[in-house]
Amino acid sequence: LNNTIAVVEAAKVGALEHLEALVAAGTVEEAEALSFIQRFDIHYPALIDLVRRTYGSGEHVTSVMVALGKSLATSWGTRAADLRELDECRSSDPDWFLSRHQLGGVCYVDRWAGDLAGLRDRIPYMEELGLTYLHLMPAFAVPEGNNDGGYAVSSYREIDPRLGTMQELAGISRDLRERGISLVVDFVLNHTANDHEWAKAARAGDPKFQQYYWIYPDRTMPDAFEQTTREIFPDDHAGSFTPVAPGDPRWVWTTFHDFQWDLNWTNPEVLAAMAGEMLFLANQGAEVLRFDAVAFLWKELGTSCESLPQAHWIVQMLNRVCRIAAPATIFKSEAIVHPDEVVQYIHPDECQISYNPLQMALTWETLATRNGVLLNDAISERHGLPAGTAWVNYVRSHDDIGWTFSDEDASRRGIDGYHHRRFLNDFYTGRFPDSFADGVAFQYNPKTGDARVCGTTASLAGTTTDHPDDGVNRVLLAHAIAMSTGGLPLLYLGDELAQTNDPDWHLDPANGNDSRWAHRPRFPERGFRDREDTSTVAGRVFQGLKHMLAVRHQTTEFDGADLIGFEPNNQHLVAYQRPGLDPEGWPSTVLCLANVDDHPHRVEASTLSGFERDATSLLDDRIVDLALGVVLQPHSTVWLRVY
Ligand code: OTU
Repeated sequence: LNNTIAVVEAAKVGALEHLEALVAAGTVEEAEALSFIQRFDIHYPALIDLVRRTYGSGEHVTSVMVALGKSLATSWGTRAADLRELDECRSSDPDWFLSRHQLGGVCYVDRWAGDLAGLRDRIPYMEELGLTYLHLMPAFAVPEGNNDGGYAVSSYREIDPRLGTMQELAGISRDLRERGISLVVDFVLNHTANDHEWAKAARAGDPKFQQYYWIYPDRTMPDAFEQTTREIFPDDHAGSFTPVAPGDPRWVWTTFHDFQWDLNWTNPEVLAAMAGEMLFLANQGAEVLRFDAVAFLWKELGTSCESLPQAHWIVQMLNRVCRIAAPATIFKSEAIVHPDEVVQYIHPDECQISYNPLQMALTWETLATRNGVLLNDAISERHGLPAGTAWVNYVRSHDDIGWTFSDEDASRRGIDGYHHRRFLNDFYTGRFPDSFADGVAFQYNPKTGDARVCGTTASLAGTTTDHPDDGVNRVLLAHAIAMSTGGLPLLYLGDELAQTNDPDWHLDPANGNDSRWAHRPRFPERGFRDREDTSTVAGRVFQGLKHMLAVRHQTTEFDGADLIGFEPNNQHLVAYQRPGLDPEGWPSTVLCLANVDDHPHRVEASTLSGFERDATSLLDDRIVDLALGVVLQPHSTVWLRVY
């Protein structure tokens, strides 16, 4: 089996036999089977090309891939009819995630709703918010005690029994889908928990499963690799390796916690096995898979072991697998790295959507500095993406905020990256006089001076200070940016109710010293009850966001992701333009402005002289005369429809 055509044929024979059986049994229609074959013919050869580039064309590689090829038909054959319908529907609307009606929410099942049954009970609230995308933080079976908030997965096919069952999750995915809400789950593919059955077998010395991980008999190779790798969780352990078990001389690669064993993706069997786990999740109704820690998938001696070309090829191979066997499924990249690297994961053939960590971090940067320059640069120069892809724009996630801007971009504006990061860390963790933020430091590394920041949106934005309204307005401003730059905005559920930090986060021994738990509080019952009451902070944030979302729904220019920068000629303003069509179909632009300062600022008439005089201020539904200039109150947002 030396050429690609022969490999394709060998796999196809197996797939075809299975399809015939499915048609004969009446499980699938003949037309559906034909469309499977069409997809197979397009994508399987591309998959094999990538496999050969990554793994070579040895006999073992070929036999693993032929087996995987055949199993695609088996997996698709078990895909529920409603999901196969979704496959069709998405193929005629592949850019669905770019609609202005999309709104994401993310939550921990236990923290936000108790368990899966509780989550189902919260569907009406999701509808009240207008969610169309629900990301559940990993809810899989995990080890006892610390499990990194679910990111140590003991089994991809089982739900944590404290939360419910996989069958329940599949049912919820259907309920959500009927209401226009796509279920998003994590695909934690860089590592498994150290009690996953593969890890257990490897620890016991099973040669097949030892090859599933990066296990070495002594410190020689770990020492060599650690010359060039970065410490990600230095509070947990130094370096990138951990002993396989106490007293065991072997060392295993653990980029994150010592209980998270990195999978060895240089082994093609890992690719095939993980493709199977991925399709299983897709068939439970996960419409979007969040590719966790994707930058770390491939390791090579003498490199940083981050964002190597093969990391991309792996995701591209998995993308082809889904195109064939679960075509509605799309990938979201979680690469919280340098902006030049973040974009490399975003392509219709790789991850269709991606977190936008640069915009997130710089949103907080502008609030601290009261200066919009770095964010304006990033929005005008780094926002563009290939057709068929989109940013997921967020104000904060379940993780820390890392200052991932480019030092080159900063230095162009006379800003020293190193010192600026130190300032931002100090500002957000209470070490800077007069800061409005109530944040907590994360993973301070004395060796490098590096650190990141934790805190809920409301706590970081200053709602707990003597001037809560400035905080409320900063919360709204930050969300306004995420909602208007183009892409899918993602709300950390509870932040719409101005939830503040969990003061008791460190009391739970399972959380270790992981300060990210400070910003993962339980469902804010009080804020929820107060959400209609605008005499409360929760009510003002909630009503402000609801209003902004309602306006976003009406703002046709917000469809898609076209964006052009705008020079406001005032360093305290964030500004950009969204060209499109107005609701009557005429070419128009929405000029988005935000004042990040504590004083009012004006955009001068001369700056606006390129537009017609009459504009509509969308958020307060007012006609404005641009010849008078536009005044922005402190921490306010203005969306102007201009011609
Ligand atoms: C991800 O984040 C998850 O979002 C975290 O919650 C997990 O702890 C971690 O992986 C391990 O599964 O270091 O501080 O992109 O920044 O992948 C968060 C690089 C993390 C990392 C990111 C990682």
